[in-house]
Amino acid sequence: MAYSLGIDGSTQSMSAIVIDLDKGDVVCECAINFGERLPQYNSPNGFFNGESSNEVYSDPLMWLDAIDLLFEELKELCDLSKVEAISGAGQQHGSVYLNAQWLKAISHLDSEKTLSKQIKPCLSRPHSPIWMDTSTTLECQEITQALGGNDIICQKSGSVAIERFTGPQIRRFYKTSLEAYPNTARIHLVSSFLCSIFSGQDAPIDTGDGAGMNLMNLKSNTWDDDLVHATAPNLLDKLPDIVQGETIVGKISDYFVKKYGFSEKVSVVVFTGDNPSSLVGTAASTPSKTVISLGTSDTFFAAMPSTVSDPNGFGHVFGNPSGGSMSLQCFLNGSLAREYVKDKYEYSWDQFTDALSETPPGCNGNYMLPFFSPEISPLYNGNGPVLKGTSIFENWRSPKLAIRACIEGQFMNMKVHTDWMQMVPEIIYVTGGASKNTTIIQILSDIFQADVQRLEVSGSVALGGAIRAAQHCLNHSLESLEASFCSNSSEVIKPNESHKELYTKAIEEIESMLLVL
Ligand code: ADP
Ligand code: XUL
Repeated sequence: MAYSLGIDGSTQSMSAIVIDLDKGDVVCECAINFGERLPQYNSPNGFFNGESSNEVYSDPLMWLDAIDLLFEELKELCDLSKVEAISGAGQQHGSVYLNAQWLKAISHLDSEKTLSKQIKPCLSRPHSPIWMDTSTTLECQEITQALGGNDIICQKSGSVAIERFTGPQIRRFYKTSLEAYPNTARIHLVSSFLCSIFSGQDAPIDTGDGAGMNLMNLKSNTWDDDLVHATAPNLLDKLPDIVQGETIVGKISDYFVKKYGFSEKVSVVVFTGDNPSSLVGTAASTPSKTVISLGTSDTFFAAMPSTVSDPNGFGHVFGNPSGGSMSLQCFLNGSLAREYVKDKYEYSWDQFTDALSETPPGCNGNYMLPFFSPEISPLYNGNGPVLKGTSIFENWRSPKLAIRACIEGQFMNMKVHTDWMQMVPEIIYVTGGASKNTTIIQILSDIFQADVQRLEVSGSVALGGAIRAAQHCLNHSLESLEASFCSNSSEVIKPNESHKELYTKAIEEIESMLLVL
């Protein structure tokens, strides 16, 4: 009986799924929420702010402690000796900075000690900037200028220089940490850092996640000399190799064999970014399907039949782990914006959902751009959400209006900012934490005027890892894995056509609010 294991190192939790390849079913799923289980890291949602609110960091030691907690639990839930292959994913763009000790430490992990204790001395920068960090506007401008403009960077890397992307983040570190930067021997993405831990070696970066750095040339799938040069000195030596998504990195680290009962024969496939992994886990890695993930960030993505780029520069082209490219638009104000409104009125999710149902579509002409923290689609660094409507609404005195306007505003902004992909989806597949909320999904369906279907497994990122591991290590076909594990819930949420006109007008309102941001 062969099992495959998928890992998801996301913003708010570290999770795993184990699938049984013979029976075609899920053996178990398990998640460690950082805020709840590791409160000592003072990161209730998995991150904390630096000196300014646009600096956002996570502690990589927190991720490592979460891995140990995860496997303590997982070994009670299933027989880990049956696992034959592992892969996984990490939140994109975040980076981990390691000194020269790393290369030795990673291949000598001692199962008697914790991971965090052994890796702590290897960090040349204690904290990792993550995808929510928007502090690098200046560095983006510098890199753009050095390259000769947005068009060139976009052509080379698939995106214009973007604040949260790893290249601009590295440049800021180089400029502000003159001692720590030269002391850094290796800079990993979250995905390649996690892959290194599981494989007990300094792992490469895959093309899917590598494309989110403003450093990789999308055509050659190698580090781009001009981009690397414009980012920081001696950077090439500090970057891991880039490989294709099907690459087997090696066998599992002895640490996991001795401590958690894995077989030493387990192979590890290169990890990727959470969105490329979700593309596989939602069975959307061949063109034709559109996926919306409602996790910490809301993302809208699809495998690309042909490469188009966003003329506004907010969208991205990443590598598709199954070959070719994927388009992606990311909205920073996703679940945490929904939670902000919920918590403002001290509501439970049930009360939030009731308020949504009790308020009519169009929200009686009240509109919100729900940007509670700096937004990236579009770029917005203002003072919180923009409201337009009645004074009761604008003064936050109506929970019902605020809740409905927040959800409608999120999806109308999403519609406006994904038109560049030229996808007119007849059906949208949804995944991520908020996708279980049918009332939210109905509004999505009405605004996009498309059928919406939920996936049965809510953790499509970890599932993508388990599928990729089985495909590349154990020779299972992608089609058979998708057929066994990526079924959709039988429920199809249909758009209410009578709301089409109302939302067309509402979108025009939202567009006019966006214009004056
Ligand atoms: P990530 O993988 O990015 O860490 P998840 O996809 O696990 O995030 O989603 C977690 C989010 O799901 C929580 O932050 C929460 O806001 C949201 N969520 C959980 N339950 C509900 C619900 N019933 N309705 C709407 N959102 C929900
Ligand atoms: C994508 C992005 C986020 C992170 C975290 O560009 O920034 O979706 O991958 O989920």
